[in-house]
Amino acid sequence: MKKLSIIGMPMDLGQMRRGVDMGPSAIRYAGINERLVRLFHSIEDMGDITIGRPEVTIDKESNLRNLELIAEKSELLANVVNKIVESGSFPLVLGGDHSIAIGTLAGVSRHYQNIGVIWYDAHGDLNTAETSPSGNIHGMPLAASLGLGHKLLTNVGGYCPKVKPENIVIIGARALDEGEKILIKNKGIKVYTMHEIDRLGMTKVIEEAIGYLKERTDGVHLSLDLDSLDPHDAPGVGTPVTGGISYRESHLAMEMLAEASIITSAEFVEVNPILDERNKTAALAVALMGSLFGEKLL
Ligand code: 5AB
Ligand code: MN
Ligand code: MN
Ligand code: MN
Repeated sequence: MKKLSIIGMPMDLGQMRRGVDMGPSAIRYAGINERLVRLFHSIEDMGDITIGRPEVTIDKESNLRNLELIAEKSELLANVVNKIVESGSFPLVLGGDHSIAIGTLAGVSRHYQNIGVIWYDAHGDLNTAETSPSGNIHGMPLAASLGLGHKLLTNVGGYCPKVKPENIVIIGARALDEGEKILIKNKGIKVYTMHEIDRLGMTKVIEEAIGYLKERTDGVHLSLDLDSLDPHDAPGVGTPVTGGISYRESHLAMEMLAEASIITSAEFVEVNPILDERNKTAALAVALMGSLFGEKLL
């Protein structure tokens, strides 16, 4: 692999638990550079997008928390990611809560005819203001990228939609809201819930996902929410769900993606060092990056 560009997005506005804004620092502290240095010709750390300490707002019409701020900050991330792809470098975004995916995908997807997305998450993140039980935008980025939801979110980057439903594969789902289930059925989105992972095994799940995406896409973005993993392995997340993907299964998934070399951009989100145990979740994120970028055990 060639050049890697790291950009931190310390945004916690998409949910209510403070601390996820420290995710990029925690991940860097866990040794991202040292881990990846041998896997790239060069690594450029572009630092963090400036989020500041804005005051929490709730949009009167939609009930969405921090709607305008998230839209505004997402434009900044989209611009940086856009430039990274333009320069021929691999964009790696460090979250931040999962609302940052709106900006990442806005920056990436314009460079592809048919961007694919692997959404590795306990959740579907397919809510809109109408279906959301919380008003938290970190539960909406995949819907927004499909062009569903508030205009301020769907139009980040100045175009919409970012991704087609048939180009999405969700892996690890086990906490889908009713509205999300309906949307998945209506749009025909491919989902491997924990049931399929238990039943088929991760090897088969990833083989199928790779085959499916290879057929129809010209680039694949990996959006990895650390709450996809079991809380035993990834305690430092804001919305943990028991019965998750294991540490080894996740390494296997990353290793197989590396072998297939289909991933063209990635983000690791929802690391909350305040809720973590001795930076375990950030360290896990870095270890998974190692596997994703081709680190071998032997
Ligand atoms: B995460 C929930 N579906 O919309 C909602 O961590 C949780 O980015 C969303 O996957 C979790 O509030 C968002 C109940
Ligand atoms: Mn998520
Ligand atoms: Mn999640
Ligand atoms: Mn979460």
